[in-house]
Amino acid sequence: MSVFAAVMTGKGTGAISTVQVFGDRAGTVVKKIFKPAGTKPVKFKTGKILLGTICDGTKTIDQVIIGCETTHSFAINCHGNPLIVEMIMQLLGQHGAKLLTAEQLLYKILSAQKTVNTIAIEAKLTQPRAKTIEGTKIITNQINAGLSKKVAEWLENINAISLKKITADAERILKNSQTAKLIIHGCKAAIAGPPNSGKSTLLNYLAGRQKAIVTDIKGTTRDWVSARCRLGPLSVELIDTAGLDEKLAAAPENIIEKKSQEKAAQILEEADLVLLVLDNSTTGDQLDDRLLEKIADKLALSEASPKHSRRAEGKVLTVLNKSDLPARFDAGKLPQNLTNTVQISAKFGTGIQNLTEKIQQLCGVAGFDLQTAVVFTSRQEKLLKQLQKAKSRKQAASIITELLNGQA
Ligand SMILES: Nc1nc2c(ncn2[C@@H]2O[C@H](COP(=O)(O)OP(=O)(O)O)[C@@H](O)[C@H]2O)c(=O)[nH]1
Ligand SMILES: [Mg+2]
Repeated sequence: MSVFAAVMTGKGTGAISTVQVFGDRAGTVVKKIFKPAGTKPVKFKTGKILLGTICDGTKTIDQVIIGCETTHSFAINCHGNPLIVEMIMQLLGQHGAKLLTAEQLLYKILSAQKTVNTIAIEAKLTQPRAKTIEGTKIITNQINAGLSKKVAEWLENINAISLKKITADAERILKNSQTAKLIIHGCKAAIAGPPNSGKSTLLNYLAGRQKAIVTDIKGTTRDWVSARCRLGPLSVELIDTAGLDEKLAAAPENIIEKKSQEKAAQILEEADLVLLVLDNSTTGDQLDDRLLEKIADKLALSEASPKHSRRAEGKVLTVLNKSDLPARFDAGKLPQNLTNTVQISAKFGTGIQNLTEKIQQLCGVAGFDLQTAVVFTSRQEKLLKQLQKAKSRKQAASIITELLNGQA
């Protein structure tokens, strides 16, 4: 015998908020606090919508509309003032409801449906957090196609299928999941490069508005500025770093510079993608060693780890900016790992289409099949990694079963 309640809508003020009450005693609890409009006694029937008020004894809290979704699941739609919502929640708590978060309640509702497997539950829980429509499609597709289909196929043929095939499948799924992750959760792109190369101009152009200050004075962007933009199916968080300038950072009295340089280095490390912006209209050595070193780390290309050299193409794109001016920069002098280049003029917006396409190619999202099997939670990822290393078919079968029916 239990009853649970959660606020299903966002936290702030809105026109309407929804409080969901669920559990075998839900009807009894709602009856205690709900006074129907009119004179007829309240009757909860699946599919019915009722108008009335929520009352604490003789005190009216709010006029509401209750949707009777099943005999033990009710959506109380009240006015969207967070204080009203809070009072309704407190009242439900006083009448014995256990107060949960929206996600916890959704999990309870979904797991009560015996026909729904864990992958489907996880899909419903993860979907609201997807950053793009394509991301939500990838997740939805895992319920009836994608991962669920693959799991069904494995289990159906478990006695005929070779362990090698299963582990190879797992490896491919994990690889595709890396790309899917970028589409579902968005990706971070650090805009790096020497002062005055046009980093802030590029961020402003891609963000479609003036976010960062642009001037001729070197070192204008001290702190970092970020903005979100859409590039095809990707939601990209662009981060304009202060640039990495060894000379500035070296000055011991310049504590602000030093801190902002440290922050820039950290952003670079954490980014999924680096856009290295260079000024195509100036000669000279724009690339200082510190920046190159950081980027080499990013590509795991340092000579100390030659085993990583296959990843030479990495996720760094060299953006040769100011293509509207006469070219003076010799791209032939770029280190081998930075030769994936694109020419643009951030000021005039030329070459941006090309830049967008190259970014999508680099992230592997160009032509990505949204139906393909991927994992989209850390639980699933952990199990797939175990499956990849499974030693026997029996062990593989138990991991696959866990993937389908384990605890979300
Ligand atoms: N001609 C030309 N000037 C540009 C272009 N992009 C940026 N600039 C100019 O270069 C200067 C430095 O740009 P800014 O974005 O502040 O560089 P940052 O220091 O790398 O952030 C400003 O005067 C910009 O107007 C471009 O594509 N063409
Ligand atoms: Mg700047």
